Amino acid sequence: MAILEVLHFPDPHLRTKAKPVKQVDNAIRQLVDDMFETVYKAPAIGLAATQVNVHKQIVVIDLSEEQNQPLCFINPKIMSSGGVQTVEEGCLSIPGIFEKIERPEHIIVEALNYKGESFTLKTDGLLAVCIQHEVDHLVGKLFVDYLSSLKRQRIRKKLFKQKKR
Ligand code: GNR
Ligand code: NI
Repeated sequence: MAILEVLHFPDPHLRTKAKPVKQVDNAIRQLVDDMFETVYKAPAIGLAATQVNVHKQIVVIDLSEEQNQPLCFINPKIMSSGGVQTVEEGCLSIPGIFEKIERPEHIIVEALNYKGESFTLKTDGLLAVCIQHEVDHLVGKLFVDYLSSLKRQRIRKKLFKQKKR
């Protein structure tokens, strides 16, 4: 087990497009375990492999207070979505910044689980937001991309100042 280092915006590696996992083997499961350890330590509710500079389509999520409801999505694909909801989002790669973002309210996602088995999940609310936020990471997209370029520039400057201190 290991805590992994999380990249921070505007690191260009966060813009990399992740590749599908060909086989869910022990090496992938080891990475998933390390990603859970990293997300629990933060603490946060989700993490995409892109954020730890591994460019494979892997997402881990746990919305529970007790950190005992791990969800792992390998090669996730959002098959359909509908409705609209606005949730204040944060991101481990954009520390200290929280912004309201509008996204589809409900989704159907297909993925492989920890065992490499295919599953389909229909969900809404915060879990739907979190899955969309993580799937965005896998294609190099960040929640700040939904904001105006002026706002994004301000956030970039704020993080730069934080880093210097
Ligand atoms: O911990 C996290 N909280 C969060 C809150 C609202 C919407 C999305 C998230 S995901 C974030 C962790 C993270 O950066 N995952 O990529
Ligand atoms: Ni994030």
